[in-house]
Amino acid sequence: MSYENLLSILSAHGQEQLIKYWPELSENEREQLSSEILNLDFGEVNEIFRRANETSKVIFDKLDNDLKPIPQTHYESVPNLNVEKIEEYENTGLKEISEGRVGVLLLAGGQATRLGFGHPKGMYDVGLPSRKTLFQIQGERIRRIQNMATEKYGKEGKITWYIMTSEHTMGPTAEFFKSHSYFGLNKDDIVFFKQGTFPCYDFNGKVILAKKYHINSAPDGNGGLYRALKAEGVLEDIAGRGIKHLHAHSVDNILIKVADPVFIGYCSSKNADCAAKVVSKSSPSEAVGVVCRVNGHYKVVEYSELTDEAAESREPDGRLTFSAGNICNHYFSSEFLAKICNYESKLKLHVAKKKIPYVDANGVCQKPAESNGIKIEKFIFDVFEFAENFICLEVARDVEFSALKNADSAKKDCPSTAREDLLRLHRKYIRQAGGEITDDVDIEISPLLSYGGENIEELVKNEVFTISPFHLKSYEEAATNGVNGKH
Ligand code: UD2
Repeated sequence: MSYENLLSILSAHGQEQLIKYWPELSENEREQLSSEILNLDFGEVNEIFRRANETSKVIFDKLDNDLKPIPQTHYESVPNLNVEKIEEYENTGLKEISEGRVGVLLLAGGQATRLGFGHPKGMYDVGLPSRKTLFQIQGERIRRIQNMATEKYGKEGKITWYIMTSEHTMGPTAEFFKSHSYFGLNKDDIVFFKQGTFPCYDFNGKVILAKKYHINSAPDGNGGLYRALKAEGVLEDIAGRGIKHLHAHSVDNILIKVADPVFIGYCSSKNADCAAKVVSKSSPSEAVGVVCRVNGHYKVVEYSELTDEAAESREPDGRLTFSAGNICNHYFSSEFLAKICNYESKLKLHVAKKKIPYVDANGVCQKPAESNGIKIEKFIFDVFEFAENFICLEVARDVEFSALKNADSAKKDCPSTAREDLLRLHRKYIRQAGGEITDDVDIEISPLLSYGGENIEELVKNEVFTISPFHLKSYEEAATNGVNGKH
């Protein structure tokens, strides 16, 4: 396309800065830039900026009066349920798995900037005795739960693993899975798809160039899921496989119970269309969003939007009124997903001020020291308000949630806390199964052996564990990679 034609498209929308360096570009560079420009609808690009700014103004008005906690009728807490109830939910979930009606939606399109890891976060190894990565741990949990479903119901349990990647994470993620033989899973039951992007803008809505011939863009947030499910044909795949329940979660929770049958069973028994797992907030000031109701609609309200009064408000029994901490762990019925994907364009747009690399007046790429623009994101939980039967399941933090967000220097939500949280939980499982272990012994139980502490009694009862670090392997791993404890 000629310079004149591009200029006419861009100047109609005030974005002509994008071809500022045209005279200096090579033929190939011109081709790249013009194809990037033609791929964008600049009317929409400007509209996105306008809408995002409008929403951010509304969001920063603190909410209070219309805020209500989740009603008890829509809330259950695993730590407060009796064993029979948990088993009932678990059996329902395992049954659904054995019928092939369960899928997992893994959100793995983030850029892991806070962690400072140059690869997709799922490839991170937090230094467990086995040196397994987050992807491997999750893949092996899927294998184990499939086996449990098969053992229980005699039908081959099958879970389809949908992995949302982005422009940056697609190639390396798919390559990593391939080079690790899909962690022993059936390749056909793993579906990679790519989320979309939004351009990055300066504060005046001008799209920023990352290079003289390349537009700066970023993934459209984990709420980009809905657009991607439709655009990438995943909804059809879900329907074609007869999947009814989807468990969606972030890639960075090392304790994630992937395809958790208790959660699936709970949601299925209650006929929920959408649900969230939550953990009880540790203190009023903990920086997590809370799941609650605003004007009768279910929402996640970010901690920055809560007034101190609401954050500190307590029930007569002393519990925080707004205690349902969001952990990016959700359930969707396939029907709800199919419906919501049709009006995903109405989802709220969230704005984050960022330091965005740009091309300076001399044509040199610069990394700014201060925020110079915005990135726009959609959030996965912004569909809660469209649910007709939304429910919540509270789970124990020490059993189900430890997120890897930062580098170790942050001392919080970092590789060492993730590793310690997993090892602490596995010590607890050993003790529950009758083994003896002191707190200074690091033991890791392979997900292929045990999903949530089951199936280890035969190996650990009356045993005293003193070797540290120790990897308690599945029979299959021990047969192929050497005896338990050795790597
Ligand atoms: C998420 C939740 C927050 C809280 C917290 C707990 C959202 C929007 N916020 O915050 O409420 O529950 O987790 O740990 O859910 N991702 C993509 N594509 C993107 C951006 C993110 O796939 O464009 C994935 C990312 O790879 C990760 C997950 O979404 O697996 C969560 O993203 P995050 O780490 O950016 O979200 P965070 O920690 O700010």
